Order: sequence, then C-alpha cells, then structure tokens
Amino acid sequence: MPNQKAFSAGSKVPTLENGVLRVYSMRFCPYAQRTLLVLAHKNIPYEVVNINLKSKPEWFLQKNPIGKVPVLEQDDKIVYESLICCDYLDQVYPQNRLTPEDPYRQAQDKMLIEHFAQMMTEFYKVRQGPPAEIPAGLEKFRKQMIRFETEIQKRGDYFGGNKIQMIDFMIWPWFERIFIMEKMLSQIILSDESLPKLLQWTLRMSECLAVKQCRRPVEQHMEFFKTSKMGVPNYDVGLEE
Ligand SMILES: N[C@@H](CCC(=O)N[C@@H](CS)C(=O)NCC(=O)O)C(=O)O
Repeated sequence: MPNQKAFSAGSKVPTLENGVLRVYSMRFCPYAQRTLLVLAHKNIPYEVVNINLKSKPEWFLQKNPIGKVPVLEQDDKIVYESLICCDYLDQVYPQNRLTPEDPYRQAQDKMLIEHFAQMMTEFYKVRQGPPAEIPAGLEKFRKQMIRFETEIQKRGDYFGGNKIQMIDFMIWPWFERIFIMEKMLSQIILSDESLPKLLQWTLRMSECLAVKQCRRPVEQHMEFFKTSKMGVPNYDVGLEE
C-alpha cells in the first residue's frame, strides 16, 4: 500500500477493514513522513492510502475538511494534523515512548518545533524571492541554525537527549530534504564549523531504522520536485508501469 498510486477526485473510497489503522498520505509530504516515522519507530501495523492533492477525492475532504495529509483513520476515529497525529499515536501505542515525561521539556520541544517551522517558512520565501536577496537570506538561515546547534549541545546526541524522541522525528523530514534538494542550505550545514553537533545528529539520524524505512530515493524526490515546480506534481513518481 505505501506504493499505491494516489487516489483522485471521482475515485471510490477504498474499504477500510475493522480495526485496521490507515494513514492518508502523499509519498513526498514531509508532514506525512512525520507520522510514518512514528509508526515505523513503534512498529505499528498500518496501511497507506495516497492522495492526489491537486485533485482531491470528495471522500477525502469529508474525512479532513482542512484537506491536508496526513490523516489517520481507524474504525470510527479520524485524526488529522501531523503533530496531533503523532501525539495521538504516542499515547495510544505506548511502546518506544517518544514524548518526554517532563511537561516543561514537552513545552520546550514544541517551541523548538515552532522555531524550526518559522525558519523553514522564511527560507522558502527567500528562495522564491529575488535572487539578489538570497545571500542575506542564507546568512539569516545560518544564524538561525545556530539556535539548533546550541540546543543540541545542551541536550546530547539527539534533540531528545541520549535517545531519539518526538522532536527529532518532527524536524527530520526537512533535514532529509535539505540534503537532497537544497544544495545551498546543505553546504551551510556541511561546511559551517559552528554546527558540528548538528552535523553529527544528521549522520546519526540517517542510520536510524525508522528513518531508513521511510526514506524515498533521491531521484524520486528530484523528479517530484521538478514536476511540482512545473505545476503538475507527479504523485506517482517511480510507480509507473
Ligand atoms: N499543518 C499540517 C500541514 C500538512 C500539509 O501541508 N500537507 C500538505 C502536503 S505536504 C498538503 O496536504 N497539502 C494539500 C493542501 O494544502 O491542499 C500538518 O502538520 O499536518
């Protein structure tokens, strides 16, 4: 199922068997990848239904009126928004718990996720803006990255401390894409001597089993990116007969 072609408008909703946990996803979505990482880390059985986000099935919009993936569905329960999905899974499936016990630490992790989201949003704005503004934008990005370096220096091998926690999985999908698609950004991380722990973290994360299981081949990412930029995203890259 993870490699099933995306369902589009006009399609029939695939039958959901009793008790089966389903994830509505898109094969290149970093938010959906968050959920898939948590599922893999916890070894939770699930099935995937991929959605064509340019031509969404009517039944998908009924399940999530916001219209975004990921969405979880099991029997009569529906959960959407990636952070909410991941928290939900961590509570319902307590094995390999990913959320720290300490409420203050939980709050700190959530704030760090917000900082990360803001940094990436700003970066994408710079990338789409006038080329002359790119150098200043990249310098700003480098300075913001130092926040993450300082944080991981305090915390340990992972943002979660001495083991992977939710915070690591929540920011990882973008790091994966930085190395694949954002040459300018990856150069900053690879060459900046003020980010040593962050670089070690990216290497450590690359070795994590869940990360390996949820990774897509670079060529597929590149092709998806290319077709998206042209305004005709090919959600089924690599699945063509
Ligand atoms: N805040 C949402 C963002 C999810 C999101 O933006 N997903 C994208 C795909 S990567 C999507 O479904 N886009 C469809 C749309 O915006 O119509 C989350 O955390 O789950």
